[in-house]
Amino acid sequence: MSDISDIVSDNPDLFVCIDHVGLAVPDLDEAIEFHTKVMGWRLLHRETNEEQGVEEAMIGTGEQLEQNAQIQLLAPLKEDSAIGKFLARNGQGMQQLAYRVKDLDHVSEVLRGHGLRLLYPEAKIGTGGSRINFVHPKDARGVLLELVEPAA
Ligand code: MC0
Repeated sequence: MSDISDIVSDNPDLFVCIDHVGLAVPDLDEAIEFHTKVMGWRLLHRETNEEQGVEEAMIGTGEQLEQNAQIQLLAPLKEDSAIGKFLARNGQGMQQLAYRVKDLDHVSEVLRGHGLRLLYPEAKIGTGGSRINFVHPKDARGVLLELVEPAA
């Protein structure tokens, strides 16, 4: 049986916290209504990201602490976007898990060094001006993993 000391990560503290969980939804207004009026979360932020093909909203508690994870609602701007294809294949539901990082370029290099495929050669712009990249779900044990370096 392995001792806990045998399974300590080679890269302790590579990630800061869970930044958000992304839910694919067909209708953003309807999803916001459900998650605020029924589930009791608050709408914190809303924006359109043309490059990612999404209209998105962040929801969470009113007293958002530094490391509280948020829930991201993602609606497709068009059918042939990542979210459009996800909805066609799976229906609505959890599409991604996002880890917050301090230095996206460093973390990307470490993960590439372990043979993981990142989807973009360079960071792209995500929610609120953050820098983002994704690990391919086939290389992250079946989960589409987003890496988020928040805007300064
Ligand atoms: C696809 N697969 C998934 C998956 N999407 N597995 C888990 N979670 C997902 N979300 C699986 C498929 O079932 C398939 O498995 C395999 O991955 C490859 O599928 P594919 O047909 O080759 O690829 P596509 O066309 O489905 O694309 C998947 C891919 C795409 C992850 C590459 O969704 C992508 O580029 N995503 C990154 C961008 C993104 O998600 N943007 C929207 C959020 P089988 O076993 O059938 O082979 S924007 C965002 O999040 C921003 C605004 C932010 O937070 O700041």
